[in-house]
Amino acid sequence: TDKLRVPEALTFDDVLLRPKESRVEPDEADVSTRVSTNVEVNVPILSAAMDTVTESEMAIAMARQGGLGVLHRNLDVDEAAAEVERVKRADELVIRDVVTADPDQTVREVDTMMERKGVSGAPVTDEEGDVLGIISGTDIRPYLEVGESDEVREAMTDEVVTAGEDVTAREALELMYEHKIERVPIVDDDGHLTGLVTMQGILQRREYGNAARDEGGHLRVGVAVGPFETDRAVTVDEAGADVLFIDCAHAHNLNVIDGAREIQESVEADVVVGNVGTREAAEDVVDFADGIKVGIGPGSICTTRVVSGAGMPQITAIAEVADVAADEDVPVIADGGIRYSGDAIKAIAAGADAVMLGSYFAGTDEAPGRVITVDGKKYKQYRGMGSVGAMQSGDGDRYLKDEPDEDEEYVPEGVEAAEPYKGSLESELHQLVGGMQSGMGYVGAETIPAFKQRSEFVRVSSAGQTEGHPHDVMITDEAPNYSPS
Ligand code: RVP
Repeated sequence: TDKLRVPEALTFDDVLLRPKESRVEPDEADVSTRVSTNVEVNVPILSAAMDTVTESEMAIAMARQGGLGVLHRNLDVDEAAAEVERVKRADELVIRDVVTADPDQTVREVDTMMERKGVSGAPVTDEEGDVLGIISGTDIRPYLEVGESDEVREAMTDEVVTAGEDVTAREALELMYEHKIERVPIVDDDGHLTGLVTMQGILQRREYGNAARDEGGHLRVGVAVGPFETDRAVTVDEAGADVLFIDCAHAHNLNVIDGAREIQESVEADVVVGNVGTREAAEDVVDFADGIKVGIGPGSICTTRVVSGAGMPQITAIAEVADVAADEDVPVIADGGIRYSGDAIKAIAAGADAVMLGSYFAGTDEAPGRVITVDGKKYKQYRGMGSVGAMQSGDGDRYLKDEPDEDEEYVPEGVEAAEPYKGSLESELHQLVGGMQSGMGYVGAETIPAFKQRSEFVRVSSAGQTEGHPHDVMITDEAPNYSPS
């Protein structure tokens, strides 16, 4: 019957990139891309909106490395807005919540306060906020033994170099060199303290030359919102989110599309709609979405396909969606199922502009949660947002229509797991991006758009797949970018 004449759908292991003539050296390949119509990043990678993957610490680290973190939505709305603000403030030139000292405090008190707040100097202000002086560890040290009960006004430097709100990093640095100082208080027209620029802050910004920043120089951040959470969307938008991600396991649900459309009309940020996995779904969202996210069931912790019997192997899903999105110039994000850098670059070859990963980052220091040790090996928790645990600790309606009554049970579409502990995000990203650039080198494409055009797949048999992994050997030293799955 016709029911049995079924189309084939492919995933990562079914295909390889056909090597092509090339003059592209991998480290010269430019991996900058767009995640949504108005938001560019310098590496094509997003961290998943999951409560064991992305909170502000991960988002800050991702953006500093040039990618984008997407904050999960198992947080109450105010906390979500505060998380956005934390990312936005992280690399700010002007620090706003300045630790100040009072001229009547004793040297001992100020020393303790600075140590507790983790700063090494503080402007001294009066009640009106006028800057009277500045005090640092260097000023305090001579007093500590003999005059620790002396007042700050005795010990402080009272000739303070200040700057106005419009100071640039370069100007601030020049002031610092000229006067041999490490911090410059920022004052308004009336001389009231409004912020502080520090040498350490400026140097830190320089260290992250590839960071993904908005027009104002702040780190970029994405936030997941439910399709019916217009209030949350508006709140995090006002807090400064660059991109909102409609967080839904089946965005081809027409009610979800209505909700997403309403959110898109209510916010300034770009709105990426997902997840979808078919051409038809893409056609129904492409007219209003600023980006489309693809993935029905490929995630490492996801049981959607087993539980519901529905899903689309990821390479075919990406290709179908990208076909539609390309015509309207809407970026596509491939979400889930990526285990190796090779999978990530195959996703781009299939038509994605960027990729989103969960398990790959869940074991890093920057992911929420603590390191646990089992049988001498270190792990971090990683769980699906549709797992029982995640649904219980959030409103969880990504996978759940109604909260079950007490005696009813959840029908989860995800599992709770653990990921081997991996250390810093930076080294994980280095391997991921480096591997993707190698792929671009093999195909001979210098940019992501060129790679999308030029790349071609070959179909791999299961014998071919076995051949592609280390085989017939015993691995003695684990490589930083390969572990047998
Ligand atoms: P992976 O990188 O393979 O670990 O997949 C991460 C993705 O899996 C997420 O970005 C999300 O789309 C999906 N996910 C998250 N929770 C669940 C679930 O519980 N089924 N799935």
